[in-house]
Amino acid sequence: MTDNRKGKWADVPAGHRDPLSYAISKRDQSTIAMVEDAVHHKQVMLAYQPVVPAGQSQRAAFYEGLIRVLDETGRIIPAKEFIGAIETTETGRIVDCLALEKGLRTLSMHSSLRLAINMSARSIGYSRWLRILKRGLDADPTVGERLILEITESSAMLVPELVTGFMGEVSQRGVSFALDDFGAGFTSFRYLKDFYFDILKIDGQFIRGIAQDTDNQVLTTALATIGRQFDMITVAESVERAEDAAYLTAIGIDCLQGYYFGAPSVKPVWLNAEERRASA
Ligand code: G
Ligand code: MN
Repeated sequence: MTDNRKGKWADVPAGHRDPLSYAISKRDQSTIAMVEDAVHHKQVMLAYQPVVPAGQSQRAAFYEGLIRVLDETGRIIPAKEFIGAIETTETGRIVDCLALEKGLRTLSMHSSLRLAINMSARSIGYSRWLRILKRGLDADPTVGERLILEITESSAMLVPELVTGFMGEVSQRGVSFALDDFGAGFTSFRYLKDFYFDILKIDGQFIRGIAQDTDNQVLTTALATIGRQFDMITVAESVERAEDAAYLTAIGIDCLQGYYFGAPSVKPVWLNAEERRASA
């Protein structure tokens, strides 16, 4: 019988000796290295996706700014491809800093824009991130009421007391908060009473194909009922088809976001020509 610990696996660290987990950890390592390199060279940009009022899709209620990094070949890599690998690392915090910095700059340049920026609850304790936020709010008094901070449900529930304290303070500057990917994480419902979320974003897994999917109909209706009870505006994520949009509008979801209304774009029409060139 051959012993895998000798021969071709001899140089593989303990814990990574089965081929699949070894391949995954290798891929994570190269993802982390690519993102670290991009962040170091500030090769990041925001892509903007509209969130529209249900039934009035010709105008956006607000936009979500989604961080993208450029790899060494200039390809744009969306956050969902790397955020899992870096979320708990310092690079994750720096990505949040760059997203916030870019979002605040865009808000100060476009005085009628409302913009949502993603953050991890882990960034609340990161002093550079807090400094960027305070500086942005102080520099332009109109920015606070146009900024929405989106916190994923899974990270908010890690440190609920920290999140509640932070929200109480920052909401006094006019900033709104959205609970992101609701339904995907592990909400202890009791915290909804303490949090100050203004917006509830229902996770896309419950939205896709909803017009034909009775399970998703029941789940989304239940999640939206929770949102309404706590005075939150409800947003359906990942709306991809006209019939899903019509169904969500009929059950009273407030706002819709997804490819059906517009994919995230690094060159939205309202960015002026100069900014569009800079992000090219
Ligand atoms: O976690 P959060 O909701 O912030 O992530 C949004 C992600 O979902 C972005 O990466 C965005 O590109 C992606 N996205 C946006 N609209 C759609 C959609 O209609 N369908 C799918 N599958 N993904 C979407
Ligand atoms: Mn989001």
